[in-house]
Amino acid sequence: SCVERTFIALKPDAIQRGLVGDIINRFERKGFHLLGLKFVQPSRQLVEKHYEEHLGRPFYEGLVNYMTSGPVLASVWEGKNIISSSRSLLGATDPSKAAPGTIRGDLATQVGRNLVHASDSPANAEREIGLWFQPEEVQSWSRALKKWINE
Ligand code: YYY
Ligand code: MG
Repeated sequence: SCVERTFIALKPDAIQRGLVGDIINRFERKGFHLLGLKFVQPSRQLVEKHYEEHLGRPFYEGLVNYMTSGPVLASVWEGKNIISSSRSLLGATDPSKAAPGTIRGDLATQVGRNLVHASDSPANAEREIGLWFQPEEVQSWSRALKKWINE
């Protein structure tokens, strides 16, 4: 059993399209545990740090413009194997290749408007949570339901 934390962000297109409830609902229904949630207009500096691994790629400039084009819903979640599991819920990076049933497969069509971000490794999750959240914005709480989700 590997309980992990991850950083999930609903990108500006998810907000503009009114898909916040639909997307958050999928993480809640899965049984993931919400630890932090905030609605923020990210600065260019924050988004450049967040996506620093992609610096120099042809899509980088457009990606930074897209991610700073409006408010983002930033969140922190916990769960067993949540890093790989949340990326499965998202579907492939390119929505045209994402399976039906996934967020990107169901709700998006283009890689440059793929609605949602999820960390891809434990190290990146820690890095991204630290970039987007102050420690006191991440809650520690337990649910009565816990034993019905994790044995
Ligand atoms: O982690 P994930 O979001 O699934 O993909 P990454 O390979 O980390 O790329 C980050 C982000 O960049 C992706 O969500 C959309 C954008 N992007 C793009 O616009 N065009 C590409 N060919 C690759 C990525
Ligand atoms: Mg990525």
